[in-house]
Amino acid sequence: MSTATQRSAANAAAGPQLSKEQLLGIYRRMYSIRQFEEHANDLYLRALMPGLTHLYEGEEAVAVGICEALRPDDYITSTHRGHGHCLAKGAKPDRMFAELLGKEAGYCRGKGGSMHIADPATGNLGANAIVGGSAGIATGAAFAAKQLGNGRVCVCFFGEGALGQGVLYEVMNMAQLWKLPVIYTCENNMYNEYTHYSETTAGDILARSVSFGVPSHSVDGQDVRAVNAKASELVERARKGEGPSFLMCNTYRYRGHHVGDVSREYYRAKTEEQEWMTQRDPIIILTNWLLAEKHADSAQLEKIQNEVRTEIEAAVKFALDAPYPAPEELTDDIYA
Ligand SMILES: Cc1ncc(C[n+]2csc(CCOP(=O)(O)OP(=O)(O)O)c2C)c(N)n1
Repeated sequence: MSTATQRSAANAAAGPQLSKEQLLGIYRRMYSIRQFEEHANDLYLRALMPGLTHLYEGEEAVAVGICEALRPDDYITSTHRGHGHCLAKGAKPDRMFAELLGKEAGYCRGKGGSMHIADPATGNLGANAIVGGSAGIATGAAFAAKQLGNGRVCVCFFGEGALGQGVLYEVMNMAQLWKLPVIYTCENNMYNEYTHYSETTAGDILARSVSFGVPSHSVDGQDVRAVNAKASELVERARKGEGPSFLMCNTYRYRGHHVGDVSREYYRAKTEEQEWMTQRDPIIILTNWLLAEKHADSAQLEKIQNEVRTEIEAAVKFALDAPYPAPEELTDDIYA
């Protein structure tokens, strides 16, 4: 095994000491993402949401563990499955739901929808419907940060489906040559579009980035503390000018590829889904640890859950009640 390749799961205990406040904040954000996605699915099922959306349930520990390691002014780039990244970096659920429903109060004035939410105020350079499409944007942002000397880093989120896109390797080559502060974060939920990744991905995934000399790691993406520990280490080295890294987070999406993908047993067994939901759920794993280590008791966690549910329900109502953009704005902000 190459010295640049470290396959062992990050030892969460070796990571930064998270304060009780941080741990409860992490719990709150993971639970918010879960609630947000359940309501997004409900809006789709009630035919209140135009188009469709790709839900992030099951993968919450990845976005939250990584964004907890970032400064507010650090950048992220996201994917077609981007709600979790957006919320974890600090976006507001009411403006996100408004965007999903095509309303003017949305992050893109209702013209982007789920797959194009960007929020520059929180460093979110945007979701991207093109698989692998954000790799160039993330690397460009890291290049700018290096040139400006502002100490920012950029996390480039992508699914393992993007490993087949050539752009990823072009930019990884440049990032390593120029020692850019970018962390290529592969969310390996094992499925591309209706397809197990073993049918699309040859060889050893980590060996690909290692061949550029980029330090490459694999982590249990269901354990938010492990994700945060490894991400903190990689963010720190990027900030110090030591260059890019590659982090593969092993995870699972609970729902179909998108909200309409309900009959999926032809490519994924229900028993497998049940196993992840019951044995490997990131919120249950964190809850059990918080309780066992006495960082929180059930009443505290229940209070957080109630507060989150109230916030998300209010956000849905805000979006449903919000006006659509005026018809004369149809071609405003269109650049193509
Ligand atoms: C360049 C490109 N090719 C194909 C598609 C159609 N497409 C949308 S999502 C997807 C699969 C993505 O899988 P993965 O990257 O593993 O992300 P996941 O959906 O599992 O989160 C495909 C093929 C696309 N959007 N862009």
